[in-house]
Amino acid sequence: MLCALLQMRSHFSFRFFFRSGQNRPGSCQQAGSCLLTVCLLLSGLCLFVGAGQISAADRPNILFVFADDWGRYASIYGEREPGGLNDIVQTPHFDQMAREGVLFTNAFVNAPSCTPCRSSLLSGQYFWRTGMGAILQGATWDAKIPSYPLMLKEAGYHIGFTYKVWGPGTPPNAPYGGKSFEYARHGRKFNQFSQNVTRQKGTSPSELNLAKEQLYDEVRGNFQDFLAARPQNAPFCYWLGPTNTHRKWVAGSGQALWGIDPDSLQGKLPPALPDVPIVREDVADYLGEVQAVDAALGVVLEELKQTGELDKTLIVVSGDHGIPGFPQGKCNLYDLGVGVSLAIRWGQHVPAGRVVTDFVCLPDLCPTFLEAAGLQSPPQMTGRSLLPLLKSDQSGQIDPTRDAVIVGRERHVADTRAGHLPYPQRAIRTQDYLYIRNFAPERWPMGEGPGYGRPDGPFADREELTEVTYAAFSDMDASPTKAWVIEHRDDPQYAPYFALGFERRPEEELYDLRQGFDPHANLAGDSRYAAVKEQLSGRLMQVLKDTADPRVTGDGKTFDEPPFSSPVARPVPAARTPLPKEKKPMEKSK
Ligand SMILES: [Ca+2]
Repeated sequence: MLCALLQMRSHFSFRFFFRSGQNRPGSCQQAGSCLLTVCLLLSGLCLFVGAGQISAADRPNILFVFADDWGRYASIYGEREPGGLNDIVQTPHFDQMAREGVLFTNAFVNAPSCTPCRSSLLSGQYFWRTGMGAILQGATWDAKIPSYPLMLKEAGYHIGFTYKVWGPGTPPNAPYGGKSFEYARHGRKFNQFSQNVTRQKGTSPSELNLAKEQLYDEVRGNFQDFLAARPQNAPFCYWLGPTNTHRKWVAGSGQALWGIDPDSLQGKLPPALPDVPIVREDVADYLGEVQAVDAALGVVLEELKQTGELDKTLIVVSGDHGIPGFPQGKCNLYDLGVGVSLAIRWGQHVPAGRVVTDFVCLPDLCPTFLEAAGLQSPPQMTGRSLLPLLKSDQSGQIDPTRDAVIVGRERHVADTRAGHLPYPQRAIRTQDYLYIRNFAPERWPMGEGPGYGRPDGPFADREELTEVTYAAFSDMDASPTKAWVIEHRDDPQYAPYFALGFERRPEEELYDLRQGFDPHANLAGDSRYAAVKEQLSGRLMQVLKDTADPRVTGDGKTFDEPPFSSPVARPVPAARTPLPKEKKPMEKSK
């Protein structure tokens, strides 16, 4: 049956559908809708081609460390581009891993929102091709969509995960097989790192270290359980998905737990963030959580060393989008929202010490994992394997067709706009330019608030804006920074930051990145850039059409209608646990 289907596939004219390399930004492939239907019929078939290429014994283990809301923050990036937050953050394990493998400087998520990002990564397809996986609140997983963990499982891999894989959505973590593949016997306290360490840390440095070590032990214990359950000689596929970099975290914890002085960030903040003490402290706390993720990475790397598996393991480390609760971060198509860290190491298979500038979109990881395991990607996967880049001995730009990525966004929080509508955007990012198309500029990009799409009236007070995402503009997570920017919206000095975060945006945005990103310099209406804009817009729309994006096919309204715009009950907030500090942490809202 499988052979017959394979033969049948070879008789179709799939050549342009597969790996054409033409006009292919980052991870795009051409796809006609009729061929798409045929391909979907073939989906679910695990096309194992390994027999002639990779023997079972040579198949690598796969370790994927994927931190929630971790943008491009690692000290090794600061060595290349000093002057920003990466001057301050310390990530020795990520840095070492990158030096022993490849560091990617132009890695981007496909969507800056947990669920759609993860839908795209696990399926190897653009998020708009994953059905109800394309949105956050209200997401459901379609079991007919192939995902790499389940394909690897079918091929004999021992699969498992700890913490977050795919969600929020139903069924939880479905593309990874759900609960039965979870290893969390030692707990899930790492996900509230600053809260748990603050509670336990006592007053001395040794007590602080002990409190941290308890959480590292949890990471180690869960991973050891996974390894212990491994059948003899089976390669493994493990996903470590810490969520501590997702809000909420303890105010002041960057300084208290990691010694990150908020004032050291002065002059280093991204241009869309006001450089004031409360924002610097908020960012310092986030960087502390990044350092905790790096420590967890150190734990699993050490475990691989101890078990002799380090060089037999393809190790990938990244994050699901940018910094949360800040203007232009998470839920935005600017680099602050879609740019992420990415380092890959695989023993002798990947020549070490390289920095690669090719544009990579995270759905590319799925076909990378499959190819490394000797499996062929199903044809509907739009991602492109990174193995040619990884196995190369070159640095810089290796593949000239990888000169752009396509990113986008539909619905995040369900009821932040009238009609439960999304904020539809797509963008193309090249080395020199960022072009954004806002399909519904009459809507509010972070959702509505009093006087901004909703009846005029007072905003909630500072505490509520800091704690409760739903208080206003709920596509931006509640945070001290969000509350401060809203409070200062009428202050002439700081009003531009409010505008960058929350005001309506024009249908088109174009930024010239050659002299650095200036968030106030939208050049879409500048006649000197008309040709550039036309070229980028044409290229973007062509990819969307070729990959059957519902936003540009049919009447273009699919994502504005049910079930994509159906109401969703708000998640129940976790109970607050008192802390031995004046400043309380904030619960996770989603
Ligand atoms: Ca996330």
